Amino acid sequence: MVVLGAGPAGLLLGNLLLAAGIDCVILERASRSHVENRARAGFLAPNTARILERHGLADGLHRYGHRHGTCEFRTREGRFRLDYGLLGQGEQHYVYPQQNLVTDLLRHYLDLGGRIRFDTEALAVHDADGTRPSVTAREPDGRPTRWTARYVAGCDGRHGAARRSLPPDAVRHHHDHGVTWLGLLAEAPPSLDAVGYALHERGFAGHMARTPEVTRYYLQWRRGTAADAWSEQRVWDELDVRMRAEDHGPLHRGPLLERGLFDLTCEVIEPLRHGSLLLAGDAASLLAPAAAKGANLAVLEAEMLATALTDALTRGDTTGLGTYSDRCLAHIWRAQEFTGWMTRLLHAAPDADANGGHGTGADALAGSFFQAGLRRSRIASLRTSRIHQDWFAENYVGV
Ligand code: RFL
Repeated sequence: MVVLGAGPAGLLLGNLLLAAGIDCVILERASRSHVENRARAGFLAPNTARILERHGLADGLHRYGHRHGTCEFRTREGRFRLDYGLLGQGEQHYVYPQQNLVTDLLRHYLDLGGRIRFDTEALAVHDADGTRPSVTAREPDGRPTRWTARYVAGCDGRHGAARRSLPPDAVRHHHDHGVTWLGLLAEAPPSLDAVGYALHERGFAGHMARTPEVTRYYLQWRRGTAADAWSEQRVWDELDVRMRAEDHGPLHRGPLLERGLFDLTCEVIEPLRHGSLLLAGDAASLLAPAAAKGANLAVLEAEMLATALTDALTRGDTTGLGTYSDRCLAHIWRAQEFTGWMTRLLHAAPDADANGGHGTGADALAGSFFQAGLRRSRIASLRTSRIHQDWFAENYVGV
């Protein structure tokens, strides 16, 4: 087996294949330290924890992660909290930084004797329609290499070689929510004991705990504006305004360790299997980060793929591989649907976005008022309807 990418999908898959006695190599474009320090997700679903537990990979999560089950919505009408861990199926998230999960999975994989090539970029997948697919790659010293296997798993994300190697009949669904976030990592303790979603006329602001020392914040951002266009002082002042710190208490400020721009777009590749090439994780589908689903889907798909590949390679049973794509897509579309709902809940219409809006004319203005009205109504329903709250909780923690 050749696995492309050492993110959560590729590393979990590598671990499960090795545990089943299947020889595999992971090709990873980045260096080991880059992979182990790349801060992204933090909210892991209970199903992700169950998968890790099932395979003896949850030690770090249990030792250092903590449970989380509350979110707080702030609007001009006030604030309200949803203890989603007590609603729906009664399940909570784990807060555990993705880079820690990746470090755990990598250590475990190496302990099992797993092979991984860092600083090795896969360039293309060849002959996926046959039984001897291969991957061309560039070694750290620039030398080209070719890796041949029975199957290739494309876990190399949205811009990886697997996606570039898809046949012309692969369908790529793309949707742009029309919203951009400035994602921030602040060296500061969390400011509230809940995920904070602030809906403000000036645009969305979000607060998510990561560790006792580091907190993630988001600001809805005008697309096209550079991430460093504002000083740290201005960023914190704007977070204060949108999080309504004057009414609900100050934010703990600290140096901004990282700034990144994320267009809230989503993509789904259909199908996820093309002969001997199988996609998992962000390579298969990209979700806007509004509902914290991407890493959780990556873990779910990696386990499903590992089971199907193990059946195929150890018993010659390809039933699971045959249904892999459809089974994953059912989860992917459900996650996309909820993420789209969250995105519409959290943002003013794109035309009236951060920094004053750039819509023009009476129609645009009427449109944005209409969207704002719908948004207020969605929030009111979430605040008052137990059925709506149960639906939210079930989808928010589920994958
Ligand atoms: P990854 O983690 O991107 O790993 C892919 C790996 O492939 C390598 N690669 C290549 N290697 C070899 N050859 C090539 N040609 C290659 N091209 C790429 C890359 O270097 C990389 O190491 O994909 P994977 O494994 O599918 O995992 C997906 C998750 O990383 C992603 O969905 C999540 O981070 C999304 N996400 C969140 N998901 C959650 O479930 N909960 C969250 O709280 C959450 N928060 C987030 C997030 C994503 C964010 N960003 C980056 C938009 C917060 C943020 C800010």
